[in-house]
Formats: sequence, C-alpha cells, structure tokens
Amino acid sequence: MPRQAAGYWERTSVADCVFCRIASGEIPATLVHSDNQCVAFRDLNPQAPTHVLVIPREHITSVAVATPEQEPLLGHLVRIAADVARREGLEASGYRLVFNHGPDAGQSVFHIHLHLLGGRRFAWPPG
Ligand code: DGP
Repeated sequence: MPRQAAGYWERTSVADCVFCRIASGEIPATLVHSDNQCVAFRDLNPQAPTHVLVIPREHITSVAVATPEQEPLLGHLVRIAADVARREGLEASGYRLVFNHGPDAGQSVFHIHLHLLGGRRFAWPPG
C-alpha cells in the first residue's frame, strides 16, 4: 500500500475522483495520449492555446504524498508531456509544465495532474 499522509488534500477516493473517471473513460474528455500508465487530455478551462493535463491512471492525490516507488511513474508523466508538446508544435516556442499542490498553488482536483501549457508567453515569476 503506498504511503498516503493524512491531510486536507485527501479529499477524494477513486470512487468520487473526476480524473479517475476520465482515465477509465466514464467521463468524456479530449484525449491526446493514452497508455497503460497515464492519460493526457485537454483542460476544460484552458489557460493557454495548448493546455493539456497528464495524469497517472493510479489515484495519487498529490505530489506531496508520492512514494519512492512512484518516481518512475512521475518521470513518465513528464516525458509524455514533452512528447505531447512536441506533437503540438511547442518545442521551438517553449512551454511550461506545472504540478500544483495545496491552496496557495490553487490545486482543485486531488489526483496528480501535470499541466502542459503553451502557445503564448508566460510571466516569470508566475503571478
Ligand atoms: P488544478 O487547479 O491544478 O487542480 O487544476 C485542475 C484542472 O483540471 C483545471 O485547470 C480544470 C481541469 N478540470 C477540472 N475538471 C475537469 C474535467 O472534468 N475535465 C477536464 N478536461 N478538465 C477538468
């Protein structure tokens, strides 16, 4: 059983997790990638011309509770995001990859998701 620290982010179980339901195909989404470890789909509320979420099929609520055993899975999400970015034509112009954790970062869905944002310029530091 993976270590899952108790905390406010522990709000969702697999049964009521919207991203688990997208990964299983129960809720429709515009998929741009699917494999046995993860799926990638377009964000419902895009913040850039390209806004894709890459999620593990496994229900992990936050990067804050990811275990050492899950490191290869997290690395896979990053590599797939780079593949999707390449296919979206973003490699030359650039893109941003973001994991949000907790209220200050605005995490609203408690299933790890890697944001891939591209197609416009982003401020640094982020607002
Ligand atoms: P975050 O704030 O980091 O937790 O981002 C959650 C993102 O998930 C947010 O940008 C909107 C997106 N989102 C929430 N529900 C759905 C959904 O049902 N479908 C899709 N495609 N995206 C969703």
